[in-house]
Amino acid sequence: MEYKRLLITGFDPFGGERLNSSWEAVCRLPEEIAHYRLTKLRIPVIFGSAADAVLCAAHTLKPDVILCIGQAGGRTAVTPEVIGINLRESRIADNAGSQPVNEPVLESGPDAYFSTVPVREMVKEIEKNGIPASLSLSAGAFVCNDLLYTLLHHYQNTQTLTGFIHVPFICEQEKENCFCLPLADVVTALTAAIHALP
Ligand code: PCA
Repeated sequence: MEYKRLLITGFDPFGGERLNSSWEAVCRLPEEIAHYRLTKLRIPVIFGSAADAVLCAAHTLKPDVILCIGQAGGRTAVTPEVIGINLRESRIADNAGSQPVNEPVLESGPDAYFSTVPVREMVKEIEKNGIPASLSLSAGAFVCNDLLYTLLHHYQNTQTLTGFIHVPFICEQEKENCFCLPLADVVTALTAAIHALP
């Protein structure tokens, strides 16, 4: 069988956390899902550096699809992101101590790009597994959005599909009074989302 190539990424912990649910789930995915062979990459929660790491890996791998996963603590569903915006606006410092406010991701770039992966089909596939999922119309303006916007800019008008999925906390993070999903459910949700890829 001819496999397509999927570059899938998860983030380091940030904001004083011990774990990041995105990487915990990504690193537990199998090597092959549907007709995709996966290459997994753990990336830093640093403005600019996150995208640099992904672009560098993608330069060698030449993936058909790049799917980045990030943690959105407080969300109550697995949420494929529809859009990346040209804004850096952070409430907390990134892992290199930078906290930009009202800065563009890309000087004189367009305001926004739409994700090029089938986000609605992903939501349906995830829900088929009994896991809560919904579209998100904002990836925020921290490092996750920075990464999504940069990749969509880089791969516009190419064959490389690019998308981003935010996932809730996992119960293993033991957050009090916060929605969480079992780690196994996040792994299942990401597997289902990959099944929605062309
Ligand atoms: N979530 C952050 C950055 C890293 C992560 O996992 C975000 O939503 O921007």
